[in-house]
Amino acid sequence: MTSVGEHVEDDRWFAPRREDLLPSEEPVRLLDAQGRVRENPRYALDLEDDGLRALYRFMVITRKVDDEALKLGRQGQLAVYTSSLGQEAAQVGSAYALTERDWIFPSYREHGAARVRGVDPVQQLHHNRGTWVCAHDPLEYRFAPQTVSIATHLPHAAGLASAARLAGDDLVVIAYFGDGATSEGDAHEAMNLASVRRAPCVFFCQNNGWAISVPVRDQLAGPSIAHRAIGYGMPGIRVDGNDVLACYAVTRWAVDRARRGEGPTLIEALTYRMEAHSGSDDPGRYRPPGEIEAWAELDPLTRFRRLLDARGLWDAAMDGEVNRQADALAAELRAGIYDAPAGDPLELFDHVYVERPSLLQAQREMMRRELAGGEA
Ligand SMILES: Cc1ncc(C[n+]2csc(CCOP(=O)(O)OP(=O)(O)O)c2C)c(N)n1
Repeated sequence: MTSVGEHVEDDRWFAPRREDLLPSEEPVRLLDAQGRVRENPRYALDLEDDGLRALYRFMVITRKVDDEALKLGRQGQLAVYTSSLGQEAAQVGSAYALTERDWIFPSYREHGAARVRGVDPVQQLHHNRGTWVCAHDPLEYRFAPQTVSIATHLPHAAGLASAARLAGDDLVVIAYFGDGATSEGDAHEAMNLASVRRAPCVFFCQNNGWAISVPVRDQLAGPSIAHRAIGYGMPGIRVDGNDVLACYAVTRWAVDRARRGEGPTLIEALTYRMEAHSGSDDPGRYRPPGEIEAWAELDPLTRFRRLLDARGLWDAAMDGEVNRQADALAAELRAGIYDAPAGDPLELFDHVYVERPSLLQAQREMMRRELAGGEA
């Protein structure tokens, strides 16, 4: 007779050691507040000087372009905009750990990851203007459409990663989501599927403290989001999300592991959303006093800049050059978005099916008549 628990010894089951799955007590941190590096033997830091400069450059550009987008939002040029201010290290560090063949599945806040991947910000912001749901070519950039419906892109990410494994392709997928998204059924389904199939998928959660006005303590009763990973049989790692080096090194560890066929990892990056959730949110109604000031002290760019300064890796000329580059991109964004023509609503019916079914065709015809001012 089989005794209780015996099945877990069955070698069809991948049974990793518990201690390899649990997050450490303290979040992984490689850069202290003074900008000094303290290496961690588990998460190798393989960046040369040029790599360090690139991380900083991407963070500065992300912040500048984000600031321009916030202004466009305030001027009524965007239907909605969700800022990445304060989350640059989490996004840039993690995205920098990927190769160009790896896929990114973003939510709606991953502007830093988009800058690293080279997605045109004008195309990206047409999503926010409401011109098109997705103006950039996801296949060209391997950057999936930005997803507003919380966590629905996570099963897509797990699915693409599973398919790649079956096809023998060594690409890796990273999926970005917030702390609030972890309460959605889709997040559970995606993590479970990915782990059971040992799919090369990195689940990168930016715990920025809030899901609009709901604090993270209302999302889970367990010790942390990363602790959930053990339930799926994948490693869970907590990382300082305002430390670009730690975010890079931890993601690199997870990406390498995924590429070796060892399955998914859940990373919880502890960071903070410095702006409102979106243009239609007033954080003054729910943020406790002093919270934003405390996080401002941990600004990811200031901290990393201390390291570059201490190593003599950054000077005024570089500062000028990167700011010019960022200003040029911001100006391109303004020129491409300000008063841009609205999209054609009839496009709603395109690209849904290869051959449009008769019901959809009838709906399209109804809308066409309505737009033309005729009877529906
Ligand atoms: C399925 C679904 N439910 C609710 C919403 C409304 N909504 C938009 S953003 C958001 C909060 C998400 O918070 P989090 O996942 O922590 O990400 P963050 O915005 O903080 O980056 C909610 C509830 C939605 N977009 N989709």
